[in-house]
Amino acid sequence: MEDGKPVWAPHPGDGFQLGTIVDIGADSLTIEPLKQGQKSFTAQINQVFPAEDDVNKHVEDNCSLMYLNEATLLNNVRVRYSKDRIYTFVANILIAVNPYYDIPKLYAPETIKQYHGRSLGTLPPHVYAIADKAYRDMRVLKMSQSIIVSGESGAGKTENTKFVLRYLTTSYGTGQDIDERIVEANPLLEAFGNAKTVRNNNSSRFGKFVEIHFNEKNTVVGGFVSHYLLEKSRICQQSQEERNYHIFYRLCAGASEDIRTKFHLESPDTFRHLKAGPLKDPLLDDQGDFNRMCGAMKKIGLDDMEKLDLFRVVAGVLHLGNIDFEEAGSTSGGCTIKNQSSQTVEYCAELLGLGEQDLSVSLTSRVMLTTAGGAKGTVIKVPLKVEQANNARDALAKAVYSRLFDHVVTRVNQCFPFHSSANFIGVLDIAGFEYFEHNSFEQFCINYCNEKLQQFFNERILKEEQELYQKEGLGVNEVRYVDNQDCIDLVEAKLVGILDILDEENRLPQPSDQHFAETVHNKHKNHFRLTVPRKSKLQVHRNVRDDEGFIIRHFAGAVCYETTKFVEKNNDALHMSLECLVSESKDRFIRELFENSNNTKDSKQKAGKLSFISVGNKFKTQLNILLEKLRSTGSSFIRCIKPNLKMVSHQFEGAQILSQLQCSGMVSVLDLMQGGFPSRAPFHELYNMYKQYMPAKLTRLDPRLFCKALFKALGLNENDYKFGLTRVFFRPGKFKEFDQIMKSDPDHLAELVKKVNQWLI
Ligand code: AOV
Ligand code: MG
Repeated sequence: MEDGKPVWAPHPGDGFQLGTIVDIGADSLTIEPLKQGQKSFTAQINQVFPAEDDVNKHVEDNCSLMYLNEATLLNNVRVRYSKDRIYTFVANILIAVNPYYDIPKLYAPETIKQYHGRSLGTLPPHVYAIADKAYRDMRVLKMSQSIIVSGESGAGKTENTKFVLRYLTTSYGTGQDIDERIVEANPLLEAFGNAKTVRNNNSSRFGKFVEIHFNEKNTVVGGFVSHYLLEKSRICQQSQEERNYHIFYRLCAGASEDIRTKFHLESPDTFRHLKAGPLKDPLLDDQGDFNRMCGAMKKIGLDDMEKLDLFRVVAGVLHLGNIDFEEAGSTSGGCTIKNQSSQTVEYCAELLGLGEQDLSVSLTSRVMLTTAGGAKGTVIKVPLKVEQANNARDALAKAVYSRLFDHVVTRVNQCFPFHSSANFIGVLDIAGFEYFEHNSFEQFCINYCNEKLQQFFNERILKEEQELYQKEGLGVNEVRYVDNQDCIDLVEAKLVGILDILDEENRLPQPSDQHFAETVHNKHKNHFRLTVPRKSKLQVHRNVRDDEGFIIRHFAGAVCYETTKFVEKNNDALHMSLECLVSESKDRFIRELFENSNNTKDSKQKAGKLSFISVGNKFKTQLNILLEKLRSTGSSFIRCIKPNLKMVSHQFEGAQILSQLQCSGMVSVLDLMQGGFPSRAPFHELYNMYKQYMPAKLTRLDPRLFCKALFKALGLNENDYKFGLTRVFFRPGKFKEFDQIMKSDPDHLAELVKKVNQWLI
């Protein structure tokens, strides 16, 4: 960086601001802002970056900028966003900024056609370009592909995922039902798995991996959806300004008179599970959405019976939530159902196919097998206190609803079945790194997931890159690269990992969140990634003890987890009386929900001891299966960016966006690319790409010599490319330049051929 040249220096709101260096200290610089009337300030040297000569210029691929750094990336994305160009490439990684309004024609059918079969970089950056690349890679390499979409809540993951699915089914589908079904499954999944949150009016509260399967001829044959970690706490409790799952409000708003009567539906404010948050959102049209959802159900082939099954259970969960308890006057110390004259219990029992009496008993007492005095044990009934009964009620609601959601996914999968498939393209839409004021088990799981995905990203982009340079003997300096395996181990290692410690706690006769936190600290004294929260931090917010929590230093920053409720949230098992109750329901549909869960038998066997089904370890298993799958595919990455917290169009909050670019690993990618050779092409690929422009005499050369001849003849600057053992490496943007020369006018080409010939002689 030279004196007087424009630089990007830190700015609290915009991320960076333009300025010039007026003084250079030992490790800091004095910057004079370009904006008139602002005072000079100092900044650390490593936070000041050279700016492009023309800061209003923007490029489609960030790698073709002269200076590749986080400030120029942010500026490029900013300039493009202001011109409605929300997509930008960083080499093959796509950055997508949420425009928060419909940009005309951006996703129109004509646009879909344009991207068909066009290689990356030939058209403006677009999610369709990534989708088409995945498809072409699948076809050419005969290998399944995955597209990993990430970003924070509201960044546009789900919308972009839908665009990918629509693109692939429209362009490479059969033109039959199945294409539409893959797209129409979404409204159904979203009805049951999405909710309004403060960050997103249509927030997905589960992760999903959607596979589109193709046959030998590379035509769509079917699909498969895997889902991860539905947020269960939302069913019984929402924070202010947030809502429960869409389906509840939609059913109340849109159901026919007939259904309303049958399921005893009233307005949402009569239901405890709905009335805590806003009942209506001005931006959400519950009634219209209900009709659209019913349309989608029809399109994917759900008949009326199945639809009613779903609605009945939803209504049942609502009525279940309205059951209240009061202390029983007697000596038992237990409780009874409050307001027995209301028909709540009756309705709930009716809708879920349970005996009214059985339901009351199961909610207010708990059956236990004593192990004392012989192997068989005796059944005893323990009365529950009001609070315990409340918990039992909520546990039942959560279990019923989450099984219902599992069923919806299973049912969706049945509507695009396939017998055999050659390859698939999978799209992963899962929440990005989360860091809130209070972080609990949910954030712990999602951040663990993001550590794994980050490692995969690193592996694919950084590690492979570095290893490739070495293997090819390029003599490029090693790029610094922080592996996060230690953080992953901290969470998932056998026995000593946090997940196993938690399971161990769950199995204790009297598990406690506090003892769990203590064990974590004891097992990992002096672990680089783990620290004890500062006393003040947790206590300021709530009345918690300072040992009830831990801080993990994640790749994207340190997060303080409060371990309150970890033990409870880690257990998916219902207590035995409830499990028996629902698995013996008179309603076939309810029974099946619980039969399929394969937990029933297990927990019955364990009854009397402790029934425990680990949520954390189930997720770990699912995640490891997912990553194994991802590792066996070719991959593309889409990083979604939320432009502002207000969720409005045309507002670019630079500092927020910069932090998202950092969290998504984009900044470390830049570091690597700046020093490296981001574009590369194997000799044989170059040979195949350009042989048509060359006379036969030249094409008889072996691909490597062919390329060498070409490059020499072109007189390319040797700093711009390097010959490896198997391929040519280009400095950022140079491959495209080369391509342009090759494809330029015929006269030029004839000239070139002459030169190649000369060089060969
Ligand atoms: P998310 O999936 O990343 O959040 P969404 O994909 O649901 O975020 O996007 C949030 C909202 O932003 C959508 O409902 C749209 O209104 C708007 N939006 C996103 N992308 C576009 C686009 N390309 N064009 C127009 N509007 C868009 V979460 O699921 O909360 O992590 O859990
Ligand atoms: Mg989403």
